[in-house]
Amino acid sequence: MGRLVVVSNRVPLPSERGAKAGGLAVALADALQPGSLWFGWSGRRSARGSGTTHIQRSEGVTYATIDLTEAEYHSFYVNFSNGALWPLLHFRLGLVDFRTDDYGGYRSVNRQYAAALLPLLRPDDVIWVHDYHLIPLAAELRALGVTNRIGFFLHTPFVPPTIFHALPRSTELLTTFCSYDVIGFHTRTYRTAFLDCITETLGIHSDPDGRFVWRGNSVRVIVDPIGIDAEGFGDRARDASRGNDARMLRDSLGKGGLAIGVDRLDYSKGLINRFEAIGRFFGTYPQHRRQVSFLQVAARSREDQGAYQRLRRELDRIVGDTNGRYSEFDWTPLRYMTRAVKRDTLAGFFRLSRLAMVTPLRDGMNLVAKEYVAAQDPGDPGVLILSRFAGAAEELTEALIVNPYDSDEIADAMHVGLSMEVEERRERWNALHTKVTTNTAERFCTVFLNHLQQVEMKPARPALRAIS
Ligand code: ADQ
Repeated sequence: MGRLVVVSNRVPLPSERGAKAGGLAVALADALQPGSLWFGWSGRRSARGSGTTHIQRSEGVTYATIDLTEAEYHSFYVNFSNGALWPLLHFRLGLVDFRTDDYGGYRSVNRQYAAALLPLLRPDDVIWVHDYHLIPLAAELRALGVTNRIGFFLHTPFVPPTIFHALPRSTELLTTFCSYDVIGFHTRTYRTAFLDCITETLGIHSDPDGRFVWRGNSVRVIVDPIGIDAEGFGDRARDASRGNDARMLRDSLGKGGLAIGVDRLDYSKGLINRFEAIGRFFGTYPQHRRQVSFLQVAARSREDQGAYQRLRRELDRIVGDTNGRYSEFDWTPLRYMTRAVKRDTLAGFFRLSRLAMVTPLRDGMNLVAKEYVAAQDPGDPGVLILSRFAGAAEELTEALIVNPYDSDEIADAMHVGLSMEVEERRERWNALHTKVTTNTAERFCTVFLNHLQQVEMKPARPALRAIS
């Protein structure tokens, strides 16, 4: 295989690793062999914008980044990607804020990504583009004459046609998908929704393997669920559960147990319904008061958007209400912190917890569910409560599956989980653990790249558009 070129909106630079290392960097770690290139936004805003490409090298991998101008940051990233596409792809039409200028900014930044990437490319590079910020990137690269194999993976859900077409310019955006050779989704449901959009909008039917042809380009649409390095995470959890942070947390709980939630502070994660469910739980099942405390670690995210600011205020209110109602002078039912915690510390906390609550209203996959399973003590594992609307629910069927909109159902599941005998916990956990150790991050990369490698190279052709 030729050199791997990964393109994502935000490049996790080696200098920034640590508490912030996100799912993507971890998932791609095995695929990024020495010699690979990772290209994308530096995370910086500057007057120069994409004019200069910054190069860093670490452990044989080259990191090439561009800046965005303040205006591009707002139109491309804040407004269109996160203010229109993100809510759309999470079924939240009421939150979609579309402005034509922002869409123009989105298309323009994708064009600039293509122009900045072009001089770095070699003829046999295999290009793997990630996520909703960069849907039109292949179309822009093709317009510049790039004939390399190009794949795209969407980390969010995909929506059925009736929702997708609520987005102005949806047909244009959908058409840009068709310049990729391989398109990957986490689940069969998302793939079906995407192919339904293709059929309804472009009148094209795919074959049973998810192949279709659009204007001479053959596209393969695959299901490739993302995973984690479950063995590695399990080892970290075991070590961290004996460390300082875990000991301090354990001491603070006294004789009580711990239930945990770990999420970015995002409206898709179902935190309002979850917090309401915790209130219901302590109200309906008073025997659990003092016996368990709930810890929510919610890393602040996208704070410059109104929807996120409103979410935070609402959560502050519910936490105050719940704690005011049920706290004792020496026991707090709901502990809530709005910042990131180091991965090792989190792994140790997962292992301490008798229950994890992963209840997003919609989620592409949700890696926290897999991390929680990987972190458990095989002899005395905890119970996973999982939303039926997380992609992970298609795989992790032995979790306690709940409707995240139904606070009573979540409260009941908390009671069931905390009362479950160890035999049943072990049985469920064994099945879940087999799945998370089989569908790993390494397998995710191998499956995707194998599909991309099978694509025939296209004949070289001249650029349709000169670089401005
Ligand atoms: P996210 O929406 O970011 O990812 P998720 O899959 O849960 O959601 O991954 C988050 C990662 O960040 C996990 O590794 C988690 O441990 C970590 N994390 C979360 N909150 C944290 C905190 N407070 N402190 C420290 N670490 C924290 C997107 C999609 C998901 C999809 C992933 C990967 O929205 O559906 O699973 O990409 O494809």
